[in-house]
Amino acid sequence: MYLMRESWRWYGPGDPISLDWIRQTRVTDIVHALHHIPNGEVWPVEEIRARQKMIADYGLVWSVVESVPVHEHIKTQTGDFRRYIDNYKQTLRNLAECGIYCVTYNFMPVLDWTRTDLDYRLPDGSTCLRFERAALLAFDLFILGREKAFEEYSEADIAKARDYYSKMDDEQIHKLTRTMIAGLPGSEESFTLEQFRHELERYKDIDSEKLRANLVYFLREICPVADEVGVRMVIHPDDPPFPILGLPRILSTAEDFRRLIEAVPNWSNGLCMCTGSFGIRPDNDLVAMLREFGDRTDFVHFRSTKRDDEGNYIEDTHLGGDVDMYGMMKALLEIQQRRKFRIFCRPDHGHRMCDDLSRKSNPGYSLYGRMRGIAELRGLQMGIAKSLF
Ligand code: CS2
Ligand code: MN
Repeated sequence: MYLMRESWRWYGPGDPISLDWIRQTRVTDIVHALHHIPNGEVWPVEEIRARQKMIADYGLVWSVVESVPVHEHIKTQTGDFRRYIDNYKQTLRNLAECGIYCVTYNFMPVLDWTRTDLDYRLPDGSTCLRFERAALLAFDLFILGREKAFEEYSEADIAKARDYYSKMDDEQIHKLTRTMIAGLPGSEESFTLEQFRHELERYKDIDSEKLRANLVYFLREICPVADEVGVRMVIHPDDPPFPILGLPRILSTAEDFRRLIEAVPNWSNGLCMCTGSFGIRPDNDLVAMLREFGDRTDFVHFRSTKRDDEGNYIEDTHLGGDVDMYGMMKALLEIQQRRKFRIFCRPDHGHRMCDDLSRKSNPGYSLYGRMRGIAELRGLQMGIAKSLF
């Protein structure tokens, strides 16, 4: 019987959730990145080794990189993008030399994941991340003031957003702006409103087909190197998996990933199955995706979202919400039994609860919320595995 390997994302020495605590969750593996290296530069072997040692001192193993960030110039194919691609290849070689073979990345323009509320209070007093459509529209139309947005939304939507905006005070406007663009963990960027407008401007001629072509170009460059050194590149889906702020999207559905592997069939072209991101769309059948792409899925983010009929959603408990976590776990375990490569999984975000509420941590990356998640998932995994295999 083969189980997936349980991992935990650690942000480095500044992370308020220390390695000392992480080992008490009884995960075996660490998901990590060298956040101090500027985006686009090579990760030197010595620096990777130093981090590996720091992690090994706690009996843990750094197995997955999340992420080696893809420079904006690569996504837009401007400026120094060729040099950044060469650097990326060298980073992959260096990681493989250190024995790290799973690398997560995303190809989301400008922003990594986007929410409108990082501390939404649930009835039990804990808090979660939330996406509220009217807030996003209010930001887009009236705070950012993106002209084209007025053509993209319906009259009814614009009226709703205007109403939402008219009820906001300065503090709420400031808070929403920060939440939207001030940089979330995982994203390497942080902007002022002016800088952000400038960043969006760089995508004005890039539609999803062009962005997809740039991704395919990038993969055709790096995958031969990744194949050679045995590194699997696992792409993280768009979060949320639909266009926002007029920006193009390329990895929101099964069809998107299908097209990607048709264009770049290399072994190293893999998928990070983030159940919380794909699961936001009711038309995504996550279990079917695993059956189709299981052999390329080396890394799983477990998270569940609960949507309503208005385009809003909250991040629910790991076994609650709209995602069929039992079905996912069962499908993953079936895949794991027949595969040579170990699948790594981690609780993606967690609620803020108990002592989390008085501790500062990266949004989504609380201690108890994630610990509750991994404990529930561990039980589910063990229960299914023991009854089936
Ligand atoms: C993560 C992403 O916190 C999260 O939701 O799943 O930030 C993820 O690290 C990146 O998109 C991967 O490149
Ligand atoms: Mn994720």
